[in-house]
Order: sequence, then C-alpha cells, then structure tokens
Amino acid sequence: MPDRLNDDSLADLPEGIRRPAYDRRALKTGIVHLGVGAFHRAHQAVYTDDVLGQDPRWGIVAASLRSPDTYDALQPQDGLYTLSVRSQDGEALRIIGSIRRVIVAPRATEDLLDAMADPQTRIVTLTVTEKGYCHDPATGALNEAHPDVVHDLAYLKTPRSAPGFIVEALRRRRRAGIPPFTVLTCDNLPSNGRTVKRVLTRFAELVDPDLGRFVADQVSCPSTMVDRIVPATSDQDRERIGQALGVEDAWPVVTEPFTQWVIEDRFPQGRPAWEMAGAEFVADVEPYEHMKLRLLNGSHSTLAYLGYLSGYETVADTMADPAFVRLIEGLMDEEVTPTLHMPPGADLSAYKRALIARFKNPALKHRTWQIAMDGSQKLPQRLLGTVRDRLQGGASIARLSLGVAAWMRYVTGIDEKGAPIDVRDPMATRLRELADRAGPSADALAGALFAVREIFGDDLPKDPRFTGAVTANLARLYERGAKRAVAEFAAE
Ligand code: CS2
Repeated sequence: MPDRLNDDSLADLPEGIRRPAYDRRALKTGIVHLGVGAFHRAHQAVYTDDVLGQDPRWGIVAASLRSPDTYDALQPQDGLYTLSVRSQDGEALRIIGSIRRVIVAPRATEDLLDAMADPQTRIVTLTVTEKGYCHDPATGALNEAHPDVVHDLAYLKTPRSAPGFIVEALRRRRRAGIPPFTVLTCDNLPSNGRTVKRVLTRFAELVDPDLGRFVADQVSCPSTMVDRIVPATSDQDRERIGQALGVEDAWPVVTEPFTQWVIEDRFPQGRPAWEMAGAEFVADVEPYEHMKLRLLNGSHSTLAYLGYLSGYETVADTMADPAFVRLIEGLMDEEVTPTLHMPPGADLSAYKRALIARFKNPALKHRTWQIAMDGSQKLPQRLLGTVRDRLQGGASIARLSLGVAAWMRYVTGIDEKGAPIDVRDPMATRLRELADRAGPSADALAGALFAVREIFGDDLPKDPRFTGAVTANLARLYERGAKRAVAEFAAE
C-alpha cells in the first residue's frame, strides 16, 4: 500500500501538481458546509481554496448528514483531496486544502452544532441535493409531514435534517447573542435562496413563533446559481490519480474545465472575496438560474431518461448519437430559449454551444443513471416551469413533454428489455406502486402519475395540452422504444 495523501506527504508530490499555496495551520473556520459530496469539493471548496492565501479566515468544516464515507476517506488525509479537471486535452491535477475537518453528523451531532454556533462561523453553505430541504417540490413549502421534520421538531437538540441543524444552530446563536450566519444554498432549486428561507422560517416558527420572526427578519439567504459537471468518482479514477500522485488518495473528485458561480451579494457577516476566484456577484440571480436550470439541467434530465432507456451508459455516449444532439438543440432553441429573460451581457448562443460541447466531453463518464436519480425532486424546476411558461404563451411542448414521458417510462422500474431499473428517488416506492397498478398502458400510467400533486401541482394535470402531449409521447416510447422515438423525432 503506498503512502496516503496528507499534510506530511504534500511536499513530496511530483512537480506540476498544484497544491495549497498557504499555510494550512494558520487557517480559521469561517464556513460550515452541510453535504460534503463531490459537487461541493469540485466547486465551492475550490473557489475558497483560491482565496485562502489572501484571507485565512474562511477555512471550511464540512459535514456529511448521513454517510461516514467521505469522513473515512478524508480524515486520514487531513481533509486533503485531489481535484482532477478532465477534457479531451488531458487531465490537470490539483490538491485542495480548504476543508479543515470533516464531521459525520449522526455520529457527532453536538460537534457539528458547536461548529455552526461558533462566532467565527459566518456562513453555512449547503449542497444537500434537492431532497435535503424537506420541501414540497411543486410549491416549495416545508413538508411538515416529512419524517425528518417530524423527528427534528420532536428532538430539537439531535436533528437529522439540514433545516433541523440550521434552525437549532440559529436558536443557540440567538440565545448567546451571536449574530446569525448567512445561509448559502448551492443546490439546483428554483429561487434557491428564497426557497431555503421559506423552509427555515416555517421550521423555526414551528419551534417557537419568536424564533420564526427572528429567522424571517435577520437571516440572510442569498440565492446562487452553481454550475460544474461532477460525475461520481470511479475506481479507475482513484487508481489513475493515485499513480500520478505516487500516494493514495481515497476519494479524489473528477470534473470538467467549466465552472460558474453567480451569487447575490447579501452577507451581513462578511464573506470571502470569491470574485477573485471568478465568482460573479449580482443583485438578482433569477435570470442566471433560469438559464442554467432550464437549459443545462432540463437537457440533462431529458438525456438521462431517454439515454438510459436507449441503453446508453453515459451522457457522452448518448450525445455521440446525432439524433440526441438534434433533439437537445431543438429543446434548447425552440422550447426553452423563448421562456428566458437574458442575464445582462449573456451570449446565449455561445452558452448553448458550450453546453453541447460539455455534454459531449468524452473524458467525463457521467452516467445517465446518476442524473436520473431523484426525478420527482428535479422535474418541477428543470422541465415543468418551462412547460408552464410555454403553455401560457400557447406554444409547443413537443420535446419537453417527451422528457416528462421518458421519466414516466423510467420510474416504472422495468427497462425496454424487461430488466429491472434501480430507480433511486425518495418517492420511488409510491411511483412504482402506481406504475404496477397502471400496467403498460400509456393512458393509465400517465393518468396515475399526473395525480402526484407534489410533482405536477394542481394546474398541469388539468391542462389537456400537457396531459395529451405527455401521454402521446409515452405511447410512442412504449411502441417504438426510446432510441427509435428519438431518431424519428429528429427526422421530423
Ligand atoms: C445533474 C447535475 O445530476 C444531475 O441531476 O443534472 O448535477 C449537473 O451536472 C450540475 O447541475 C451541473 O452544474
């Protein structure tokens, strides 16, 4: 077994591998991060690593709310890990040092609350995925019947959920006269700052009406748009990167060259100068968010369901099929673009061209199955908001509805060859039951799934233009299979 990447082995890494240009021992903790997955480590942790040389106050304590995997990998490495940036031109490796410590919340609940309540902590960032907000995806309101919410309201001092941890930490700060931290969500939710604020305010109100008012009046929750494609790390990645380092890194992260972070500048307790690392600070994130969620993530989910059903393993494999490229270009140009309000100075044609190239990046093995996860939480902001805008203008939803139909076909849990699909979704069991009862009839299946209010709301199921288009596309998928359906679509 070769040595491990850590503070001691850092100096002996081969030349050409960039490493922290600051003294890690001099760092303080200014940020507590919840949800220390690959995305955080390839995005916010990198922007922060870039500015720690100028300002060592913003080191990160990062927590996993569930699994100990990241702790087990990074603790023996003093929090260090490799960032691999891959494209057709090759791979660049860099060691990131901004994470000072990893905490596994269920094992060290009090430690995490302590870190969050510490006066030095001025920002709590989050990447807990869409489902981590315990909200109703269709309305954005706190789901008060969510088992974690019910638990956390009963046991305030030992929370499980992100809202539970944040509200308890804010309660402790308030009691101790420490100003609240800024809550910075970095998940792909619609109006993510406003959504998290609403969820936290309601949660706090249920704890104590005064605390609810305090959160409403005093806690700043800027919205953000985050973008970087970060597929799950594979064993081949680990092996290749270990070889290049000459020491073992148990959990490197692999990503693309592109990165973007747009943030509303509302940080009453201060913030790192992330703009020095390329982040953009703006007054209103919404136009950027719509552009990104609808063009990138809407296309991604469409590619994931149709690509998976067509037998393609990765996004790049799917995009090697010209019919899919035409479908996605059509989706973006014809159906999404007319719904967007342009961010100032944006060049949309260049943005869309870059997206196609990013999806085609053959060096990234981004599995369609990975993106297909949690569709119930993703569909509303990725496809259905666009659908609503289109319907309001009386415009076509031919491709958007194909994406929704492919999701329906996918959550039946049986692929086109009759093999099981490992559907990962907080609603998977309910969706599967509905599908089993409906059987392989497009009408029955679509009808049963439209009734899932948390996804489709009260309006869409009543609109025959929507239900008709989705049902017709679902029938096509059953008759022809996804690959032929996409090929025919592209030929039209
Ligand atoms: C993807 C996103 O897994 C998914 O659902 O669509 O993680 C996507 O890669 C990022 O949002 C890109 O910024």
